[in-house]
Amino acid sequence: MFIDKIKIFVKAGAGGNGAVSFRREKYVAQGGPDGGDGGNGGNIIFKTDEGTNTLLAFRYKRKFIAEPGGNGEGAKRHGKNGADIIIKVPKGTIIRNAESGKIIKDMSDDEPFTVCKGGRGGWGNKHFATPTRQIPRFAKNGLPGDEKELVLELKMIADVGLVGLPSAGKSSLLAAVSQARPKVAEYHFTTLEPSLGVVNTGEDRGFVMADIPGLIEGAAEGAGLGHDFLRHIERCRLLLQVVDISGIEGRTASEDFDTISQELEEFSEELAGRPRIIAANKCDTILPDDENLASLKILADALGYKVFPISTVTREGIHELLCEIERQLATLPPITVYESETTEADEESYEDALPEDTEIRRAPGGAFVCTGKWLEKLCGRINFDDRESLMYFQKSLNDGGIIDKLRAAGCAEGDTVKMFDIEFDFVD
Ligand SMILES: Nc1nc2c(ncn2[C@@H]2O[C@H](COP(=O)(O)OP(=O)(O)OP(=O)(O)O)[C@@H](O)[C@H]2O)c(=O)[nH]1
Ligand SMILES: [Mg+2]
Repeated sequence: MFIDKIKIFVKAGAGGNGAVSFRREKYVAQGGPDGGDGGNGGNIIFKTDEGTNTLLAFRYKRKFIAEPGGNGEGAKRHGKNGADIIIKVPKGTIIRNAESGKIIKDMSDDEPFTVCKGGRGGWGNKHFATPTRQIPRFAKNGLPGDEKELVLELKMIADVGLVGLPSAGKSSLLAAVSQARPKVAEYHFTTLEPSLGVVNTGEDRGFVMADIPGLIEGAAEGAGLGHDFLRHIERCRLLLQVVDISGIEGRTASEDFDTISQELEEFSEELAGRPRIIAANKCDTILPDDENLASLKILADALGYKVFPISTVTREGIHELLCEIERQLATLPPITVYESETTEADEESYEDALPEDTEIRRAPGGAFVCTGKWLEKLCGRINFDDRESLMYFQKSLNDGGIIDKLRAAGCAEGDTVKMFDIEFDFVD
């Protein structure tokens, strides 16, 4: 079974919590804070795998959840980082956000890609000792890990894509020009899954050819095997349309040519407009003055396509065809790589969080407790040891209207404010 599109769920690990702890040593009466930080949660990382050509493995496993970070401990011990999960996909897999349908990443090179970052570990109280706060009794919790639903879609990477009706001889041609051994048989729809072959045309020269199932009239409406598999030739720089010239199926070559053009058009105008060469196959079965071939040539000529009579049996015309493919490829742009359609901000799971959503309530002891996702994210990013970072924190609270909100709630100079596990005195 061939699977080239599938939905999966991924979740990065949460960060571990920071520890609240104080040094206790034999002769040290009162030690300073020594609570260690939480470890970071494991990431979800995609990597390409040369060995596979299908997303079949995802049929059995569709949920990937990375390990959380360990909690910090006393004696400044850092929590263990959660292990990353590495998901291997065939080269040419496109990762989309299932909700928006937007492309997050085209896995067509060998670079690993982190799709969900693990949550940062929270800081232990060792970070929070200041001249005025010698005994910090707080630490920060780890941030949650990102989670997403993704659609993985395989679009094979090839220079040349074969298209044609069933039994036109597409697989026979791939077998004739490469080491690939796709199944060849008389009956229609022999090929059920796409395959690739490398065509060597000389030392260090060559190109990749993709063979896909046959297309029939009405494929866009689901006839035959439908037309979704055309996605595997969408990146191709050149289409090689294989037409059966023998007349054995009781149709003319021109009719067959039109049928395929029409179906390509219905799938994507862009694909239909891709440079194209026509291979008039099975020419071992006809006479040189064959009318069927002559009218196909006239039709193709008018559209600017070259026709090469070939036979995969006698190998007639194959060399000339490969030379022309190579010549045209040299003038064409490289294989399409799809740009990401999302920004990092789009992909934040805390995306919709706004400062306006911050809520303030009074704790029994009188402290003003602020909660909200936006604030949680902000707090997670601040390094309280660093002056600039602190200034950024203050500015963000101001700009986000949190300070005004606190005032409106009755907070005055000297009152205690709590934001997640951070606590400070309000200074107006
Ligand atoms: N006489 C002759 N027969 C050929 C030639 N090329 C292919 N055939 C025959 O045509 C039939 C179909 O060939 P395939 O290569 O399986 O055709 P296909 O286009 O891949 O077909 P699907 O996978 O079903 O879409 C087989 O019986 C081949 O032996 C040729 O050049 N001459
Ligand atoms: Mg085939």
